[in-house]
Amino acid sequence: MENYDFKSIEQKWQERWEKSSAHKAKDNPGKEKFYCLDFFPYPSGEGLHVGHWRGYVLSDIMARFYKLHGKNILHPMGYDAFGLPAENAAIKANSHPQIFTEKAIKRFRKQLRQIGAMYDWDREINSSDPKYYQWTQWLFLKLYEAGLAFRQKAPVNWCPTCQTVLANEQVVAGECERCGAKTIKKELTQWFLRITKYAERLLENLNKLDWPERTKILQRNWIGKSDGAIVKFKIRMPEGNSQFSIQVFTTRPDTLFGATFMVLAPEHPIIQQITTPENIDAVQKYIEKTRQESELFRETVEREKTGVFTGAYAINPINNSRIPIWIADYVLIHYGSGACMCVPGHDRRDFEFAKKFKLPIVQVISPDGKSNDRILPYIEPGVNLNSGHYDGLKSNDAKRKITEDLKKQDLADFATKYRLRDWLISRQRYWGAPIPIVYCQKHGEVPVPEKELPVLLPEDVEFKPKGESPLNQSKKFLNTTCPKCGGKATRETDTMDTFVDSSWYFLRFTDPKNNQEFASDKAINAWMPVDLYVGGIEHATMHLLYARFVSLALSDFKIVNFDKSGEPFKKLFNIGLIYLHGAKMSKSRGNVVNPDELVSKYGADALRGYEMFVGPADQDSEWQVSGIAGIYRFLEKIWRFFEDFRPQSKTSAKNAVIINQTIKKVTNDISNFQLNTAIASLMTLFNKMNSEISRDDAKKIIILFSPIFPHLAEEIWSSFAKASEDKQYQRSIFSQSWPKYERSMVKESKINLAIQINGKLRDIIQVNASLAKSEIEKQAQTPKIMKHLSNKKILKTIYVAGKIVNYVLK
Ligand code: ANZ
Repeated sequence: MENYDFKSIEQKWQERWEKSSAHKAKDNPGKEKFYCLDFFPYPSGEGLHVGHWRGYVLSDIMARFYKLHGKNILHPMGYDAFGLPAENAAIKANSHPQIFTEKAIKRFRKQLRQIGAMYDWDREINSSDPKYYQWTQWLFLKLYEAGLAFRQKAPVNWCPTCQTVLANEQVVAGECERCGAKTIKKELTQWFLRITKYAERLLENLNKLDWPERTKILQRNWIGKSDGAIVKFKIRMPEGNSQFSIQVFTTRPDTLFGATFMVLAPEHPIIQQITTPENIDAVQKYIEKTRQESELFRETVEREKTGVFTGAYAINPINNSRIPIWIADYVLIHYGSGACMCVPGHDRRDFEFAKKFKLPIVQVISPDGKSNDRILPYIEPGVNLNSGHYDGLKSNDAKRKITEDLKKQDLADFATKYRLRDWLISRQRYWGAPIPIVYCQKHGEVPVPEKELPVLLPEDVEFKPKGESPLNQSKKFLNTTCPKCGGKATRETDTMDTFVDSSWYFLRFTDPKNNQEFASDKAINAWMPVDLYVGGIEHATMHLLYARFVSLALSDFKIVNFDKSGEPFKKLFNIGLIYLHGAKMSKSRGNVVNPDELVSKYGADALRGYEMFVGPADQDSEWQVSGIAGIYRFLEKIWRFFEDFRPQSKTSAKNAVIINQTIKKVTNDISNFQLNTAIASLMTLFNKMNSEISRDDAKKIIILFSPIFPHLAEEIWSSFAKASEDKQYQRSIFSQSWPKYERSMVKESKINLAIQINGKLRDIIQVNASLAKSEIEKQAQTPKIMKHLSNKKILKTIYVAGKIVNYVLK
């Protein structure tokens, strides 16, 4: 008997797949397509660890599973290769980022091939390749033409160590995400993309996407829509009325009678005009101090409140009371109007501020309309009190009425605000796509004509950061001529945020070699949208929002029209993280497990299996060092089973039942991304069945495990060729069809399921006992239940297996 020689088996099949172009994706309008995409990786110098493998294995299993369902597969791979780490590594090693990047890509490619994934390597892309970034620049020009790319002076987060501007998201707790240095604010003219124009659509469309709820919530919060009102406060200086007024944005106009002071953001332009002479010094000092603070710090709720009085007062339009105007860092200049009416009775931050600076606190809302100052700050809705003729109204009604009444006097209006900001894309760094703009003395800012793209990165620069873009040092790059008049001009020297590169790469994969267009209509229409996108939750906001924005914009420009919504990712799956010894696996924590060693000891199939068996794919899971050995033994068992296999004319009745049950279970599980239980069912199958099996049933079993263990499956499949005349065994197993189970063999047991809302029984339904949790939760949303759920926010869904679904509402 031969041993399970995974090394030669895996090598043999990987070579065969490659030689026969088995994974080449061809447009085939006759077949239903399945575009299966991984978040394309940043090729770091460290290579892949087993945590990275997890998503790649899952997506490959899905691609193979749907191939066996007769779909036409596109499963590409590429590299998000521009960016700071390559540049920093090059500075350290005194080499060039391109050299670093090429080396890293080589290593990645080798590691990625080991997975045995059905990547179509002919479509590989690299975002730092001029053939790619030419189209990133082209995308910029399209956005520019449409007024969606613009330059503006703005305070930016500045990292004094990396000497560059950082996006808000790259500042973590006031520190640079990359190097940990404290960041500061600086005013610079920067390039932005106008993503805020798409805020409402980005929000609306979320409802239609088949994405994890958790990710949708993160995007909703990031976009941060608030309905409320703009209220106008006149200003009263100590010497009398002034011509100035200040607008505030509030989500709670119902609390207007409780507004006892106003706070301005330290950057508010009116401060200079209203601050009284005796307060100027203190105000100036305070403004200076805030300049050192990061936005995230300023938004932190749990910290001692600070602030300073301007000496000026505002008139509350609802009751003409005079309220002091303060300045404090917890009010942000870029939200609302940078000014806030403060209601300490009903807002936590205002409450702390009032306590600290001994400002009056007035209760204007309570649960029953009766005063009770022990509950302050009371932030829930309720019934109005101390609110003139609005007393006794439900606060939600008062909100509308007060706004309407002030609107009649031109003192307020309904307003909606979003937290989302425009996307700052300029970087004063070398290793990125140059922004294709030139500055002419006569014509100002002029876009580089499309036919002159790409604007190539110059090579004659030193990219050690000096506070300005390294591209400034290359005179050859810098000095150019104006495309309009041919006169002297200089080039923009900032490069683009790498998130611009990754905002459209999924389109390039449909037509990666096209040098006439960024991708042809035909190719885009053949493959878009992405049917399954697999990646970590860390991309919930930035990448996934930017990519949606770009796709919607291109759709509006009629450059793409693959579907009405323009949404690029139909289904998203967030793969859970791998932990080791209780901490997220990462090189910096020193707890990485190297997949290369495991592949050489146990094989790629065993590693693929363990990556899935380690826990539910959407949940974080702890890596057990010995876990892979168990999967390896299972593969040996499969190997031996088929080594000894002699087909019977008929499968025994007992075997038939378990085979059909397993087909059903594995089909369901893989469809629902429950790979750990799919593998467990396969293990049970091999434990329970004996060798009394027909060739036909054996065939079904091999196909059943082939998406997870493709090398082993191909090998066993081809071994059937020796014993059978049938030509099918000479072809790849992935040209077969997924097996169907016989209904008569699979009895469904039904269970009664109680559906509760906040612990109260609201409905009972009958469901199949074997259904997956996600499917049960879907079925639990009966019309009766939906009536209770409409317009309510579900905080949590609790599922007690086989018994209860309980919706916890706000
Ligand atoms: C009065 C009030 C009373 C408020 C109350 C809240 C509760 P969201 O919900 O996140 O949109 N605000 C307005 N502009 C601000 C700024 N630039 N920086 C910091 N805070 C600002 O937040 C809107 C609320 O945040 C607004 O409603 C305002 O405070 C404050 F019982 O107005 B509110």
